[in-house]
Amino acid sequence: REDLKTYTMEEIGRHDNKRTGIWIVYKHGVYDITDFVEKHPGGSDKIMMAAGASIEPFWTIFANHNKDDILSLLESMRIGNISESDAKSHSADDNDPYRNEPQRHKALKINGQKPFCAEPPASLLVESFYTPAELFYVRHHLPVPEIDLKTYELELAVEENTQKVLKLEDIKKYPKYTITSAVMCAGNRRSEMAKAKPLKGLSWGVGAVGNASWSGARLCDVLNDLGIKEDDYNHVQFEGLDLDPSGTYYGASIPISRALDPRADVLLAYEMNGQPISRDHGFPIRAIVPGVVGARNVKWLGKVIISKEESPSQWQQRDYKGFSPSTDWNNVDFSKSPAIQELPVISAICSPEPMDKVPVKDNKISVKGYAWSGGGKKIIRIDVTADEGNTWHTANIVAQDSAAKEGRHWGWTIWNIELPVEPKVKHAEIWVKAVDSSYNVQPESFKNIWNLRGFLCNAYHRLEVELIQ
Ligand code: MTE
Ligand code: MO
Repeated sequence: REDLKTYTMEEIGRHDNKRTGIWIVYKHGVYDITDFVEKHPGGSDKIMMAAGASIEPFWTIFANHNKDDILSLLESMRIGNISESDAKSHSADDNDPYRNEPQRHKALKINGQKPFCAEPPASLLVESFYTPAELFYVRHHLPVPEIDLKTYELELAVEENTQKVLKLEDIKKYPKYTITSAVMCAGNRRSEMAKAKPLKGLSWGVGAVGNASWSGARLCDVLNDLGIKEDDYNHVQFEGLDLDPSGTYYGASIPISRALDPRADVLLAYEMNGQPISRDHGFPIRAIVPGVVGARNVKWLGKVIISKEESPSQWQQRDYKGFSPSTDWNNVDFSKSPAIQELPVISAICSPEPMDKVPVKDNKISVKGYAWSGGGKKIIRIDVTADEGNTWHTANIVAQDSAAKEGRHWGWTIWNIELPVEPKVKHAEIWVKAVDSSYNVQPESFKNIWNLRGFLCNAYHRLEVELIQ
C-alpha cells in the first residue's frame, strides 16, 4: 500500500472525534473509522479509547479481533500509512531535557507531562490479566534517558569498587527466568486519601498498577558469580541512567537478603510480556523486585552496588516512607521511618467507574476489579458490599497466576461479582476489601492511615454509581 498518503502520529492524534473524523493506527496503516464507530459490535465507547491512536494494545486485550474478516474489514477503511520518521517525538527546543521522550498511547490519562506520569482508564485495566506495555501506567521522576545498545553497560560494584561490566548479551547468557509480577506505585489510589486531608503527591486513581510477565537473569545468579555473601553486606543499590539537573541518577535499594534469595525472584529483566522492555518501562534492563513497591523496581539500570548502606538517593532517604497521620511537614523526620519495601494488601473496583450509569438485572449489577498484596502473599478472598457492610458478598476470582508457588504470588488477582443491590433505588455505593494469605485485611477508612506524602493508600475502595432499574 505504498500509493497511500503518509501521516504523522501528531496529525493522527488530532483525528479523535466526530468533527475531524476518527482515525486509528494498526501496524503501519492509518484507518478512518468515523462511520464504523457506531456499528462497532463491542460498543462505540470501547473503540473510541483508541481514537487518534494505535488499536494494537486493545487487540491484545480483546484478543478475538485478530481474525481475517476483521483485518479485511479494517483494510477497507485504510486511508494511509504512518510516517517512518515518526518513531520519536522531537521537540524544537534543544535545551529541553524532555526533547526526546517516546511516543505514548493516547488512551493514557496524563497526571504529569514532564516528568511523564500517566495511568490507563480503570475499566480497561481489568480486561486482561497481563497489562499491555502501551497501556501500563508510567511513573518517571526524570526525563527518559537515551540508551544505545552499542554502548550500554551494566556496572557491578562492591561499595566504590567496580567488579565487572556486563553488556546486554552478557546478561542474556545467564539462565532466563520468566515470572508474573504486578508493579504498583506507592501512591496508587492517592486521590482518595487526599480527600481525607490535603497531602503532597500526584493524584493517582486506581490505575498506578499493572501486571506483566517479566523475563531476565536472576540477580542472585549474577551476585553469586561475584562471590557476594549475605553476612558481609546489607543492601543492594540500583542506579538508573536517568539524571536529575544536578547530575545525580535515580536510585533505590533493597535488602541483600532479598537480592540473594532465589525464591524472591528478583530479576535483571530485559523482556516485558515477551517483548524487549519499551523505553518508558526501562529499556534495556530494569530491576524487577516482585512484591516490592514500584520505586525499587529501577528502570534503565546502569549500576548495581553491593553495600553496607542503603541507597543514598533522595527516593530512598527522603521519600517513599510512611508516617503517622499526626506527622506533618513541620515535624517530619525522614530518618525515623524505614523505606517502604513490601506493599500491604489492596484492592480496587475498576468497572463500573465512579458515577457510571449501571444497568440492574435481576436486582444485581456487574462489578469487576483487581486485588493484590506485597511480599508474595496470595489473595484468598475479596469481599464486596452495596449496603455499607451489612451484607458482604464474596467475589469470584477470574484470573490469578496459577503457576505461582506458595509465598511467591507476585501477580495480581482479577475478580468479578454479580452484586445484589436494593430493588428500585437509583443510587448505590459499592465497597471492596481483599484478604491475603496471612489474613491481612484492608483498613476501613483513610482517616487513620493518612500520611503526608499519600503512600500506602489501601483503605476499602468505595465508589458511587447511578443505577438504571
Ligand atoms: N526507575 C528510574 N530509573 N527512574 C524512575 O523515575 N520510577 C519508579 C520506578 N523505577 C523510576 C524508576 C517508580 S516511583 C515507579 S512507581 C515505577 O518505576 C514505575 O514503573 P513504570 O513506569 O514501568 O510503570
Ligand atoms: Mo512510584
